[in-house]
Amino acid sequence: MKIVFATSNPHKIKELNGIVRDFGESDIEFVLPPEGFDPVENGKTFEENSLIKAKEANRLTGMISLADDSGLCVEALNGEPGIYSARYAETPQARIDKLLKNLEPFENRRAKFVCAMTLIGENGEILFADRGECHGSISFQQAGNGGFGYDPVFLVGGLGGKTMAELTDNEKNAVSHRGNALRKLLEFLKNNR
Ligand code: ITT
Repeated sequence: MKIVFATSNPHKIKELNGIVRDFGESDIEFVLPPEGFDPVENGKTFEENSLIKAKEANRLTGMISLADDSGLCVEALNGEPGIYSARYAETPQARIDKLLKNLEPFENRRAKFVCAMTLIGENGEILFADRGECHGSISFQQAGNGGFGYDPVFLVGGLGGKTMAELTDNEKNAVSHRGNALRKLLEFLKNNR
């Protein structure tokens, strides 16, 4: 089954393919949206933005479309950067620096990654919508070179003080918000063929 993955983020595509492979699913092929794919992410929630992206990819291709809207929610910052995670500052490093600075006054460093996934059918109907989460906390210093985004400062709960960026690709996929959301979708597809 060919599915358009409504993203411009190559890291997400790489992770998705790894998660599908680990799940033992060989029948799904993700393809990129065509040139001109530039959805206006003006939703108020991860779910709304995920739907906007999937609908835009479907509008352009007429194909089954999947979207992931994701981000980091920090408890002491009232859930920020949340849906604005990609726009929190200019560059990935500037976003991490801003996050660590804003968290300085707080003792509570609890945080979670969220991923809302939406699958749209050929005729634009919602086939599946659910979210995955990954709970942990924000470190004081960054560590590791894997993953992307906020991974170097996200300590994964229960994994002995490793940041997400210190995990192997497989280890990240096994616990990540994206892995948890996509495995729910893959189960759904398995049961609804
Ligand atoms: P698309 O909208 O094109 O899919 P994007 O990167 O802009 O790409 P989002 O709007 O969903 O995607 O924003 C997600 C941001 O949240 C991303 O740029 C990172 O800053 C952060 N993020 C999401 N998942 C992450 C992960 O697994 N590890 C680290 N940071 C992550």
